[in-house]
Order: sequence, then structure tokens, then C-alpha cells
Amino acid sequence: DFLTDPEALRVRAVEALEAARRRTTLLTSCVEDPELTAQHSPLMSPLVWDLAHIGNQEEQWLLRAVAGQEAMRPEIDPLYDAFEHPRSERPKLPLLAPEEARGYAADVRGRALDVLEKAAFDVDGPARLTRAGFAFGMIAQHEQQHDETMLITHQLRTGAAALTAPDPEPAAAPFAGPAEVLVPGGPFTMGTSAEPWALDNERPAHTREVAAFHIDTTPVSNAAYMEFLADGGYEDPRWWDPAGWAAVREHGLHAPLFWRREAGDWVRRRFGVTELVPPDEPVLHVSWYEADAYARWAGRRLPTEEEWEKAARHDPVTGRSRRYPWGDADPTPERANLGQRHLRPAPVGSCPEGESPLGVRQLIGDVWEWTSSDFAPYPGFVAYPYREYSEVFFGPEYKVLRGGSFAVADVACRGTFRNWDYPVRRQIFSGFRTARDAGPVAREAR
Ligand code: AVJ
Ligand code: FE
Repeated sequence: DFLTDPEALRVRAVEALEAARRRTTLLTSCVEDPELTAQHSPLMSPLVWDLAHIGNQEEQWLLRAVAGQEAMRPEIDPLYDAFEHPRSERPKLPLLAPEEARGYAADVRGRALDVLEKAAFDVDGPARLTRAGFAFGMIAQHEQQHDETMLITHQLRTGAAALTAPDPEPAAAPFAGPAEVLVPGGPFTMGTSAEPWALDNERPAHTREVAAFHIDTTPVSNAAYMEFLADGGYEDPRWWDPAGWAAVREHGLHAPLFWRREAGDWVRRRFGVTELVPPDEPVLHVSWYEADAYARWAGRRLPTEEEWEKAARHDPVTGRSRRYPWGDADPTPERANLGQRHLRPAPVGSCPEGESPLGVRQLIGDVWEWTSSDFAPYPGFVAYPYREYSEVFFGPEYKVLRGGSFAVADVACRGTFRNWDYPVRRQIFSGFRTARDAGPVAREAR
């Protein structure tokens, strides 16, 4: 069992690092080098920045912090410090050229695997960075997070398709289950103290009282979202948060990002290919404001972060919180659409093997789900290993997203994993599901 066996964790760490590098290599070799240094969107770094930043973080945390090695190229550190230069300005920096960046990342990796072989992976060891191989898990997650970021850059890039992947299984029939489920009120355990590679913001495990609520069985579909469009949703300020309404007016927003109207149909461009918007897929590339407005229009609301996690982890029979909706076992393709195996979410109602005890589907994978909650620390939060991972982002300007998308790897996705972004952002692989109070008791409790 990897939760208690250091050798199993070591194997898991090697596999996680190698899986991340396979993906990084694909994302940075499927286009010509000039496309790696180009700015595809001011919201994103050039791909070659992500590549060297991945290597630089690995050097800092595995080679320097764990193994005490000297900096290989100290002069490049500031170039790849995410806080020194905004993304929009990174193309102008004297970055390592693609071949150099590849060489640097490979060099770091070779040394990191040597360090990994010798590191003490004690489950309860005194050194927090190597305890249960935390630093290695953290770095594998970091690389996979940038692989998702790079996939977003690929989606924003114009020009011919560079990436392909098989589509998920089409739905045999439209999802026929109940539209929503009732999650009973009462306490549940939120966050984790046990998951060895959980990041600082997921810790510690603590009890939360959550009043009974209803939550959608599946993410909101494109078909459902089109009804909001057809009903004039983007022309009616009643549905919108004032800041969201201001964004609609300022940018002339009228549909999710990448959508446009063509001969009476909604079409969208995805990874260089234009297609009809598939009605049965979860809606993708919506901002928090769009999700919030849709929910209000539908007479509902976004779930809070604790409601989302209770729906995803709470086992009403045992009262325990599980690692995933389906239990404690790792994800499989039958349970969740993760890992960029497909370049799109699966139809709503897919993955019955991944459903929660109450029957909620697709909580893990497919689309990141906006919650109503601001990104805030849990009681007892301790920043680790650096304040800039989470702590500096806590506050009302960021909203929490949960559950991961088709672009997230297993290692960076679990029932406790927290993502965050500005509520105006929609280049990310974001969708949502809605919720509502269960009744007068729920309203009193709030
Ligand atoms: C957790 C996705 C918000 O990309 O800003 C990558 C992850 N942190 N490198 C981000 C991250 C440092 C982070 N998000
Ligand atoms: Fe990073």
C-alpha cells in the first residue's frame, strides 16, 4: 500500500515524474520551435518558458532543497520565477532557446532520478520534504499542472491542429438519471492530513458542518447552457454579478469562449479544428461570472466548496470521507476522464463507475467546476514548502475550482485538490454544476 510503504511510494514517484515528462515532451515537440517562443496569448507564457520553468522548479526543490546541490545556472532563476515577470512579458525575456531548455530540463531530470534513488522516503521521517517522497510528488504535480497550462496555450494558439487524441466513448443514450441528488446535512471531514502528496492548501483534515443541499448529478451541458443563451441570458443584468455584467458589456460577451454563430448553429474552435458545439458535453470555457449567472437564471446557485467536497467524498454509510467519489482506489479510465487521454470532456452522464455513493457523476475529470467560494486557508493551514504556492493567493479575488478537467493528470487530482483563478478567466478548462438549498433548515444554517 503506497500510503504506508516507502518503496511503493518511490516507484510511484518515478512513474509520476516519467508520465509528466512524456506529456511535457509531446506538448513541446508537436509544433516547430518558433511556435515555442511565440506569444499565443497575453494570458499565457511562451511554451518554452513553461518547459524551462518546469526544469528550474525541479532543480530548486529536488536538487538544491532535497539533495543540497549547488545551483546549476543561478543566473536563470529570476527568468523562471513566476512572480518576477508577468506572463505577457515573458516572450521578451532572454529565455533559454528551445534546444537549451530541453537540454536543461533533461539534465535536471537525470540528476533528480539519482537523488530519488538515494532519498529516505520514510513515512514518518523528520525531514518533511522527503517524508513519503513529498518533494518528488510535489514536483510531478507541478510539471503536470504546467502540462495543463501548456494545453491551454495550445487551445489559444491559432493555425492548423498540432495535437490529436481519440474522442471519449459517445453516450449510448442521453443520461436518464435524476437531475439532482440530495446530500444530507451534518458534519463531514474536509481536507486531508493523510494523503502523502496533498499540497499545503488541502491540509489539514477538519470537520465541517454542511446543511442538506441538492446538487446536479452531472455538470451543466452545452444544450442546457444554450437555453440560457436563447433566453437572452447575456442581455439581462438580473442574472449577473455586477462585475460580471460589467465584463459582459465591456467585452461584448455573448457565449462561452471559442464559440461563434455560423449559419444558425453554435460552432467552436478546439485545438485547431472547428466543430458544431456538441449538445451533450459539459459546457467548457466559461468564467465564474457566466457560471454564476446561469445558475441564477436557472433558479439555483453554484455549490460552495465544502458542498462540492462533501458531494465528492462523503460516504453516508460510514460517515468517512473517501479519496475519490468512487472510493479510495486510484483513478482508471472507467472512473474518470483525466490525463489528456482525450482532448475534450466526455458526454454528461459518462463514467458510471466513477459515481459517488449518492450517484453524483463526473466530479473528477472532464471539466474544472467553479464553486461559489473564495480561495481561503483551512483552519490550521501552514504554508509549505513556500508561501507563494498558495498563501499569497488567499483572499476574495480568487474563486475555487474543484475536480480537475480532462487535461489534469491523476497525480494532480483528487477529492481534496483545490484550484483557483480570477472569476473573469475562461481560457481554463472550466465548467460547473449547480446546487440549491434543501429547505428552511438549510437556509437557517447559512
Ligand atoms: C494551482 C493552477 C493556480 O498555475 O498558477 C504552477 C499551479 N503553481 N506553478 C498556477 C502552479 C506554481 C497554479 N494553479
Ligand atoms: Fe509553476
